[in-house]
Amino acid sequence: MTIDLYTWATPNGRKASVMLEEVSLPYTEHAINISKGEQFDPDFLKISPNNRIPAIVDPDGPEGDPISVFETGAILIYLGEKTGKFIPTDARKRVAAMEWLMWQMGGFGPMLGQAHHFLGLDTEVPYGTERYVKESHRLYGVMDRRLADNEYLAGNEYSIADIACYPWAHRHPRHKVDIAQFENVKRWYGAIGSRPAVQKGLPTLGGINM
Ligand SMILES: N[C@@H](CCC(=O)N[C@@H](CS)C(=O)NCC(=O)O)C(=O)O
Repeated sequence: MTIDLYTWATPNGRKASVMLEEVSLPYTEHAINISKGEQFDPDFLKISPNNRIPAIVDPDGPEGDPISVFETGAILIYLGEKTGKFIPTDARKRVAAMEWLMWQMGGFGPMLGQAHHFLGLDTEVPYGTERYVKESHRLYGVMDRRLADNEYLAGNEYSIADIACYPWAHRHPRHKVDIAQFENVKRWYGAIGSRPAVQKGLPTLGGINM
């Protein structure tokens, strides 16, 4: 059965489309144009009460009944558990995957998003720009140190943690990070970006780029 993906062409939206490509589940994209306020549509709020994309509806949820899921961390875990893919089964590796997924959800996303916000203002707000661009660099440093000894964020297995982080790293020019300064991130970035499912899932909604 086909999963409905309600999304827009942003890093968070791309996490869901890349995951759906990676687990090879059929899906249909429905555009929720957040620049036109479509995320406040009452029908969308029924499946995503925090008025944020993306959200999915799986007609074949638990016990075969439909289920909706919002928040990308929950979407990645749901799809990983449904398919048995990209969540390590070994308990320690699973903890690592969850740690780095939560690290993305709490930092390597919200902070980069704030950097985008301040960098995109017509009137400069140096305090905000400096604070979040600096924090973005700090987070890339954390990631670089992790990837110095580990092929992937969760260790030696590609996981939902990598799928969560890559679409944000893909926007590195926008948050003014030179990825070449982080040699381990650069290696990881090249490896993830060469995956066919990532290349297919990234240009969501026909290649709109936000
Ligand atoms: N924590 C949420 C964040 C989702 C999010 O921030 N989505 C943005 C686009 S990247 C959005 O829908 N913004 C619409 C709005 O702020 O009204 C998740 O991971 O799903």
